[in-house]
Formats: sequence, structure tokens, C-alpha cells
Amino acid sequence: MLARMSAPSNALRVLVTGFEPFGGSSVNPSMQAVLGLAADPPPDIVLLTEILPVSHARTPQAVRAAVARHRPDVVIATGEASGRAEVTVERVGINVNDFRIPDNDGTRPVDVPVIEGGPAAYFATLPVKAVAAALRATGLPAGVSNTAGTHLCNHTLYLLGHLAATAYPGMRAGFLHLPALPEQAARHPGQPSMATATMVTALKVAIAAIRANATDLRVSEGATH
Ligand code: PCA
Repeated sequence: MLARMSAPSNALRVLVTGFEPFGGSSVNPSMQAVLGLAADPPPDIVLLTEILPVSHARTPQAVRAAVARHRPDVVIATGEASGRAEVTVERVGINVNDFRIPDNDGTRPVDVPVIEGGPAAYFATLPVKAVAAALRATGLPAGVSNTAGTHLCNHTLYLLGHLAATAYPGMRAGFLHLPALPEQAARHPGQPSMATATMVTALKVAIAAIRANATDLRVSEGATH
């Protein structure tokens, strides 16, 4: 959907995607965050939003169609990572589907490549460290993650990297994993959570950081494990 019509014609085109609920949950924080952002878009960009299916068969076509239709300069895909306490900015997508739980069609691929014959991995082309730093500077818990898992979030990140490398040169793309919503965590005592409004703020801060940083910061966000 085109959420804003009045941005200048040379304004940055930013596609933000979320996923529909999956895994038996009736909500997905990424869908709530993207709907919240679409309802209150940043004034200085062209915000484009899509809710993607959670389907090994259908997600790739939905991603390809969204990029072809919207021609974004920047893609920020988002998804749920229940169990994580922070907004995590994914560094890398790998060329494998190895689903721990079935997708919404009941499909569970094991060790199936995202792109047959593709490279092992694509790095996100967003300034991941600058985004994580900007989020923390705003008072939001955030970090760089070195694995987006092996389900459809990783799939989407890898596919966006593939599209940027092959068909859409210059397109910057990456992935933010979001914690569970409070109402999800309430059913799993001890699980960390984040409110939708906080996630919407995080997306706005991420967009601003991407605009402000053509290249990434040279600071360590490394991990030992
Ligand atoms: N999270 C899953 C897929 C959809 C979503 O929101 C993942 O992390 O791969």
C-alpha cells in the first residue's frame, strides 16, 4: 500500500515488510509494527508497506512482487523472534531453508536452498551497526545479530540480497527481528516482550539511521558465540 502521497518526488522510497501470524499464534509483532508505522508514516520519505505470507511456496513470490511493484531504494523486512529481548539487526542471510516448525501451509523444508546454485550467504546492505547504535541511543534495546535463523525470515533476507545483487543494483536491504508482543509473552512466563508503539518508534529510528548513514560504522558489534 502507498501510505503517503505528499513526500517530494525525489524522496527516498522505503519498503517495510512484516509477516502474518505463524506457529499457532494469532498475532505477529512485525505485522503490528508495520501496520502501526503505516498509520503514522515518517513525513520525509515515501513509505511502502507489505504484510508477507509465512509460506515457503508463497513468500518468495510476494517478496519479488513487492520489490517489482514498489521499486524501493531501501527494504527493511521485519519478523518475529520470540525469545529475543532486543530489536536485532540481522547481518547475514544464508542459502538454506531448514524449518524447525511448519509454515502456514504445513510445509517444512529441510536443507533446501533459497536459491539453487546461489552463494552461501548475502550480507545485509543496510548499515546494521549504525542502525543498532541509533536504536540504543534512542533508549531502545538493540543489537546486531549474526543469524536470522533458517526459517522464512532468513529466507527473505537472503532473497532480498539476491535481488539486490542480480536485478536491483543499488537497492539497500536488510532485516530487523522483533521481540514478542506483551500479549504473547503473557502466555509464556519469563519471555521478553516489546509493545507495538515501541517497535514503531524503532522502525522510525532505523529509517532515519539508514538515511543518515550511506556506509556503516566501523565499530565492533562482534560476538564470541
Ligand atoms: N518469524 C519467522 C518467520 C516469520 C516470522 O515473523 C522467522 O524468524 O523466520
